[in-house]
Amino acid sequence: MYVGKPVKRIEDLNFIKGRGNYVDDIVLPNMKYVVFVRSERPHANFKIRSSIPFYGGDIVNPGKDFPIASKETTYVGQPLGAIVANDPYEAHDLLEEVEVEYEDLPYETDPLKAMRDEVKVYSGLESNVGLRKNFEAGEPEKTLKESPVVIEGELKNQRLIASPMETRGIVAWFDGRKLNVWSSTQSAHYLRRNLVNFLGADVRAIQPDVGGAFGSKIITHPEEYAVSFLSTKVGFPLKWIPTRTEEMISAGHGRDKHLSYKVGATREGIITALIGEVVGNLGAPYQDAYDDESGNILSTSRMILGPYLIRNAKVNALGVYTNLVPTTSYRGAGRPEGTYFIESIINELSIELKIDQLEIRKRNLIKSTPYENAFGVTYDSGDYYELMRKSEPYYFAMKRKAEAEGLCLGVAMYVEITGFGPWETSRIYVKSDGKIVVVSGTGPHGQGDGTAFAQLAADALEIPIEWVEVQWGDTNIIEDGIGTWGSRTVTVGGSAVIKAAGMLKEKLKEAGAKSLNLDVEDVIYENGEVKDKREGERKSLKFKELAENAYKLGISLDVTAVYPVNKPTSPYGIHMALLRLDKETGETKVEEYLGIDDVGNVINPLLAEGQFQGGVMQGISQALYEEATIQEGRVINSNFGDYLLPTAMEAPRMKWEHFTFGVSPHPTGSKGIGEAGAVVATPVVQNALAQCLGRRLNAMPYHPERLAT
Ligand code: MCN
Ligand code: MO
Repeated sequence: MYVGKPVKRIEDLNFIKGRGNYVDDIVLPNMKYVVFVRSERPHANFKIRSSIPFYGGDIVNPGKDFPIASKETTYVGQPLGAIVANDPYEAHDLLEEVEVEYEDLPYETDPLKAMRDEVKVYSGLESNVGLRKNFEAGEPEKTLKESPVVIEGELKNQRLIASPMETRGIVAWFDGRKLNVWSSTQSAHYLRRNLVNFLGADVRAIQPDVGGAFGSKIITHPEEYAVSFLSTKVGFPLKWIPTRTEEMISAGHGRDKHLSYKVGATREGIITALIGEVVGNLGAPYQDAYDDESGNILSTSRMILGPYLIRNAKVNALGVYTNLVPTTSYRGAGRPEGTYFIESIINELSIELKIDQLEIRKRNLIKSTPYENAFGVTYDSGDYYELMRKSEPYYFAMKRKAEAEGLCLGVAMYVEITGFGPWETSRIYVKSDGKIVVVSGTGPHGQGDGTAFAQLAADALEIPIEWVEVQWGDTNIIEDGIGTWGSRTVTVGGSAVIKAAGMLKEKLKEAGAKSLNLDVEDVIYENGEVKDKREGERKSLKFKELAENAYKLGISLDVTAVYPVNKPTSPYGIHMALLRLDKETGETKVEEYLGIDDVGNVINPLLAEGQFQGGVMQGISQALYEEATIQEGRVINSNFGDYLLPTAMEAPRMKWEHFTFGVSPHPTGSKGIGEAGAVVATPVVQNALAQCLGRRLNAMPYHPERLAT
């Protein structure tokens, strides 16, 4: 059995040897380079004057302002058109040849103001409010009025910039019949669908190695449409790779949500009612981003109830367009904001009512699973109380340490949604030499799911893992697929692998039975061999023989499974941290971090713990360091000197404990962990600071100057 063991990542050897193959490593004969002219104004009508060939919106998508703007720009960084050159350096030099004449229009980057519709952020909109949905359950107004304790306030979950090591990038080559694109994407098939719809051409999409994404490479970006379109016109391959600054102002940003709330409670800290308004900053209107981010705003709103028994609740969810780059999914995609909101609120109650942080959570915790929260989200399985009980000894030890050493202790819980559908695919085929290829319709890009798929396939087929090769990321090797996001890959993609392995076993049995002159009912499959039920080892065929015979017998050992997903699944956990705060200078350092999670079955603890660490570090970073700083409509810290990403120096000692009190309803039994750390670590850190300072905090990140006294 390989599942459950810390199998080392099969992906890594290639990278360690420097043999990774990223988009920018792809070089095709006669390839030329694209660079985009980008808007320098948040909102303006514009005209282009160019002494060289310029491909604007009128050419790429005539009559529309999207994906490439043609007359009205709505954010700084928006691509206004492309130029083509022999090399990237020439391309950037040629930018000088293009002049953009702006006629400035009023702009608004603050959604709370934009929602008043005094300034229209794009002339094509009837209202800046692009999304409006209300969630209501029980009697929130009445219960709030009757509550002995009422707290109200505002919380801001700031705008972040996903910062994967590799920027986006695309190579596109139209070979006369078919468009071939290599893109740094989270899904080859999703990209293909969008390009086929846009171009009406046959498309092969390939996801080469991808140096991270964190959600920023889900949607099809304007540049991908434009480069693909141009390549069908020019007759030679095109490559586009943005600079880091371009990436930071034009790839989707994350989060940027605001909550105003009133919460009622008893004197014992039991939440009686929650009324809130969530305002999400959609940024500029761009359909692909809207499709993604509007869902995230709804996720925030529905998950604001957390793992707590809140039955009287009302949340108005609003998505507001502004003159900023569109927001899209960023690690956690709406769930971190919901978790941040409720965990900040419960922490405020803990401070206000002087009730211990763990105790107040315990008093509000849901009693059993499956549980449907007041807004209709099902928390499928697990034992929240039991997990809390397991965490108590750790908590009290950390509390003693905090008191003894003058450290700040913070706690937060989370429940989230992972394993989204609608379906996923896996193909397994056996070559005549016995080599087994597992193909997935997902698109891992750093998580290590390839290793997990090999573990799952090897177990299901009862064979050594070394026989399995895992592939993904090419629309030519599997008919369709969804992709990697929403911590769905191992659970949903892995379940498709298990299903395909089951189908393959049937084929192997058929081949074995025929070779042994037996009926399929008379053979069994065991340890990669097909055996006569009665005679066992004496009448059996080994895997390699089976493969060889199958081809001779005219049986194909090539199966594709589609695994439909009916329901997502809910991982949950409790995290805590010890933070050192210098109250005079405002300097902070997270010293120790502990996560206790229930993510159902853990397929590979090494991979899962890696995800825990990476996610937690991103969450800590949101609380203490990162923010897209906007001034006069532009991001003023669009480089790694000014946008503060954490380094290893900022990383605390981390410990991960996991328990399985409930599995997911999928064959893998797993729940996602790819985002959990980023969902919960942010409030853990803020709560530690707030507990130490004894006051409410509501505006991250906590740079020293914001905390210094
Ligand atoms: N795993 C496991 N057992 C579980 C759950 C997960 O062993 N019960 C392992 C899996 O085998 C896989 C990893 O943990 O190796 C993550 O699996 P999963 O939770 O299914 O998440 P996904 O593979 O779908 O990853 C997506 C998730 C998301 S949505 C973002 S955003 C994110 C993240 O992964 N972006 C990342 N982690 C990232 N890690 C890297 N290196 N780069 C990114 O861009
Ligand atoms: Mo994601």
